[in-house]
Amino acid sequence: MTFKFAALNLFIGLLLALLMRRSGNTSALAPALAHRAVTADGIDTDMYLPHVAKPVRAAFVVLVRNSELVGMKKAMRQIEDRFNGKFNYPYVFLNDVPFTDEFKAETTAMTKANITFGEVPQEHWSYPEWINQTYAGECRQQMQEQGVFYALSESYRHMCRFNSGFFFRHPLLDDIDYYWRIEPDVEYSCDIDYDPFLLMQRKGIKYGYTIALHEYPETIPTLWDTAKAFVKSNPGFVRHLAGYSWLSNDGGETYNGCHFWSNFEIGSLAFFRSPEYLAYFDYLDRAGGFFYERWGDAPVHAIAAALMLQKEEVHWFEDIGYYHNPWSNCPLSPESRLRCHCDPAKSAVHHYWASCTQKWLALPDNNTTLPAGVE
Ligand SMILES: Nc1nc2c(ncn2[C@@H]2O[C@H](COP(=O)(O)OP(=O)(O)OP(=O)(O)O)[C@@H](O)[C@H]2O)c(=O)[nH]1
Ligand SMILES: [Mg+2]
Repeated sequence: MTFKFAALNLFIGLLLALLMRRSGNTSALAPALAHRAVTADGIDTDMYLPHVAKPVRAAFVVLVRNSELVGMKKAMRQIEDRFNGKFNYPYVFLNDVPFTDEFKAETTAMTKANITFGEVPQEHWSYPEWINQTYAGECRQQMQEQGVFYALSESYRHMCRFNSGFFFRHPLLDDIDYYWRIEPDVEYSCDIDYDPFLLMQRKGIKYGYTIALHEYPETIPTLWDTAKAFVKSNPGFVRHLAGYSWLSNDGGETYNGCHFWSNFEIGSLAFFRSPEYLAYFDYLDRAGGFFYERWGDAPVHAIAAALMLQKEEVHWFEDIGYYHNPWSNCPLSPESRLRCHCDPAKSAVHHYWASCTQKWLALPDNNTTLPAGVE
């Protein structure tokens, strides 16, 4: 009897072990059989652990003032909750003055990701020697009388010039290929379950945006003519002829103000570091419009992107819910209602002033025709 029971027990034990092995349930076998966790992009999630080298050399790049700490924390909280808590891309903070210990401690506490703080070199935030500062002061007064936003601000002009021509040269970005620009007080209203940097790298996208608007013409009276003069002496700069029909409604004669709103940008640094872009920026900088007018980095970037990049190298992140006062981008699809808290009816894309997005999407894929009137 005892022997029979022992044999039966042994048999049942062997049967159970076999069944558990088939279902992958034995603890000794689990690691070998378990699937490794991957993201929606098919990347091993371990690659997104904090302080591990990421599949793309990329970072959030933030130019910000110490006084904007609270707004910065609000923006970071949303970036972290909606995206970066899973992806852990590093942050690079830049400032024209040293960051306070309070700023550093409180922003560092918002994320597990790596975070570095740098100062803008003085030569990237000051008047070049060819600028007549007395005349620049007179121009500011004149713009103030015209009611132009930030007409009197010198720091706003240094900020626009820095974002147009220098941010990508900062040593803290030396090991970075893609940047994602954020500003204090912006809002991110949708979960982002994939890696936008990886999308850009895999698809060869050089510039990503959420909202495309018309610029205030009073801030850029001579920008278009200056850009055209540059192109005339550097015709190889234009690789996307159809870009003219996005920038101009009269065959290139005048600029219609269309630009990608640069407070949100996900971009390739190689694009800005290219000899062509650097020559373009240098030409604009010598013309003085950053100080004698109030050229924004958004139209400066956009003119270059529209003319240098192919249609498909510029990507509308339609699926990224985003708000910077007073405009928002909010995806429409029923699927996005489950991961967003924004109102799609208020998305800028439905508004005339922001119709530059539709205009880009309507450009021909075929890059052969030059609109009438453009030389
Ligand atoms: N360190 C530093 N950052 C600045 C300065 N001026 C602007 N910035 C930053 O540059 C970015 C753009 O400046 P904003 O003042 O937001 O300009 P804007 O988006 O055109 O204007 P708003 O509609 O007022 O937001 C923001 O991230 C600011 O924090 C400055 O003088 N010093
Ligand atoms: Mg802003």
